[in-house]
Amino acid sequence: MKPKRSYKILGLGMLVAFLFPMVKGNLVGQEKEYKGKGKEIFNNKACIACHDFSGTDKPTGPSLKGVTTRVSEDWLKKWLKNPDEVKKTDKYAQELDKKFPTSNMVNLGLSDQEIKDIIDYLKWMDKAGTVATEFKPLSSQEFEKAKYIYFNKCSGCHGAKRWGATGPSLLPNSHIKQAKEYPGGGTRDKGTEALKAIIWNGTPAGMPPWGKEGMLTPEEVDLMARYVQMDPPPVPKLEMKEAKQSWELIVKPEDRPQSDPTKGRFLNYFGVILRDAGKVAIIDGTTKQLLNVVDSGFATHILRSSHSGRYFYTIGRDGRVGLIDLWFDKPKLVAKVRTCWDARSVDSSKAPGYEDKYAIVGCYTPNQYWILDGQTLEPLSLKSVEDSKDWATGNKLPEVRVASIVASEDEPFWVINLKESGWVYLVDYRDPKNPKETRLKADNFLHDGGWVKVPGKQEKRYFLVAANAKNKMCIVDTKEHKVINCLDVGKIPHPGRGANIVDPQYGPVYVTGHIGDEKLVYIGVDPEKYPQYAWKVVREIPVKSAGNLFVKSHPNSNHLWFDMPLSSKQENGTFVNGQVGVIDIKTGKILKYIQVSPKRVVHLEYDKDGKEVWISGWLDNKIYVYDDKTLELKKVITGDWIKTPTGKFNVYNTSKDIY
Ligand code: DHE
Repeated sequence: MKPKRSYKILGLGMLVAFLFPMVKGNLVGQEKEYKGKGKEIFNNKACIACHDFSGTDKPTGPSLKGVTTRVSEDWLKKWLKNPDEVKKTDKYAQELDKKFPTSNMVNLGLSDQEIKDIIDYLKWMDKAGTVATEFKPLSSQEFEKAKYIYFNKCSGCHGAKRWGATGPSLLPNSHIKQAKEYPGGGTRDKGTEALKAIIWNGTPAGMPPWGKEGMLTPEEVDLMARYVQMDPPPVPKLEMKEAKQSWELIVKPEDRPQSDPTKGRFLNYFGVILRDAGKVAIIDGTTKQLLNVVDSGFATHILRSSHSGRYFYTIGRDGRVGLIDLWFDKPKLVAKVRTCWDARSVDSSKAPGYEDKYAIVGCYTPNQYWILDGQTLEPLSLKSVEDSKDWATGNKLPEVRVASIVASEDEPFWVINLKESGWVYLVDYRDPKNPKETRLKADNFLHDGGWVKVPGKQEKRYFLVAANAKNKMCIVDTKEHKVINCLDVGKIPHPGRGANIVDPQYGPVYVTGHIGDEKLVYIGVDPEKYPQYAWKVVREIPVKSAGNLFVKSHPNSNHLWFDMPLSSKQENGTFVNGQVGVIDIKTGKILKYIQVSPKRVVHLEYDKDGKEVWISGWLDNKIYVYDDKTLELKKVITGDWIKTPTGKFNVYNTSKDIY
């Protein structure tokens, strides 16, 4: 069945609708409020994330104003049932795909009744015209509460100043002009009701279903929908004086064990982040016994090991750094300091002569990084990156956050990645109170990444980092101090630290997955032995989920594991949670999808010898241990101390950058 009108006529219709926005269709003979089930389904299935009824198309999808008059009911039914099928033959559907290339309509797994209800709602809306929602500003008390929630749950993706980054800008209308280089914005236009539906249900683009999964209450969802329609508050400074005041040396270095009582056993310990508890569990990877649960601060994000492996550095969304000493019988926190309001990255000095000596913390807010004493966490120096202008245009940016950091093992510098501005700095720490920066241009929205490891070579020379909102992976040559290239990969690459494996055809490759694309990508990384493949995408492996966050392998394994925490797509078009996938490195084929849990699972980590893979049951509070050879479940670690486990870090693998 063909649509009733062509797209051009549709455009004209929209113009008319745009010129007369206040004409409320005809509500004569129609209820003022929609009473059917269609609206709830429309919101719950996140249709509202991509479509509105304003009469103006958004980059995410066409406005649905007038949809029931421009296409037939039969066409709508088929479209909602199975868009991929319609797209095969129908020209109008193909035009839509071209017009909205970054957000094609997906199969929502709707029942016939749900489709009927949605069409009923669309018809009602076409009669009612646009019904504006009223905006209710927050009281100052509500504003403070919402600010706290935003900071903890939203600012990572949308930015502390709400200009957007991995997620769209959330600035109100008054800022739209300024924010024109940033997609999104215009929250006042979207209105409370649409924003509430998006926050509650999440979106296919990767926004989590905050309400539906119980991470925000209905009242909090309402609060946030109103908060993002107000001007963002200013970000206060956090400088040396405040950091020094917050610094606590709990156990002095001379009062700590002077030799390793575990006789090397600690190298197979795991640090497991208990995200919502603000704690880290230290588990003996050999016995699977819990050794201690250490307070680390709100929503701890990652752990990094010192060069020797003795110390874990923790960093959390509250910008607190912790130092855990694993040589105590019960590993304990020996120092802590607060250097940022919000942070994601920390690392230790690893160059010869500097092992375990210093640490670096990258802040999301304020836009700065710190060098700390590696044994005590005493703040030594602070450097702002606010002046880092856009690498391409030279324009000043509203926000420049420090994203991933890695430590060179060959020379005394850290590689730090500036998210918004797209610069990579090599920070030389020989004089830690006055670090020197070598600045390299890469691409905007630098996020996570890892070292390239070529078997048989000690050297860690190349570092790959995702320019995630640019859909690229950038290759940094830390020896020659240059960015070789930024390669197109898939939509929103998310390597975590990535995985280094040897492909039978292409030699050593580095692997990344994607948040927005259903594929893993292999990049050739050995310019000496395989120059024809170096710094090229050599293999793409289709996987059944966009929404992969982490990949992991180990030099002793033939497997590459990947998670799918943002749910995986089944053959019938519906989505499930709790699965991971395993690839046979020798064939480049998927060996198996494993249903680990009925609920969301995240992040994978090998034990020291590469024989086990640990997976976090984020929402069922369990840690699943799989045998890497048989792919069978070996053990489930449980206990009332496990709360929202996320990242897991094996001491040996983390200190040696094995992934
Ligand atoms: Fe992460 C790594 C930022 C959401 C778990 N995360 C990183 C890194 C950055 C980052 C910059 C790299 C650090 C490094 O190597 O120095 N993460 C962000 C965000 O900005 C984002 C998108 C939103 C936010 O508000 O934080 C985000 N991250 C998440 C999650 O939702 C995860 C799954 C759970 C959580 O803690 O909230 C999560 N991120 C992790 C983990 C790593 C990580 C486990 C380390 C992976 C590794 O193997 O090293």
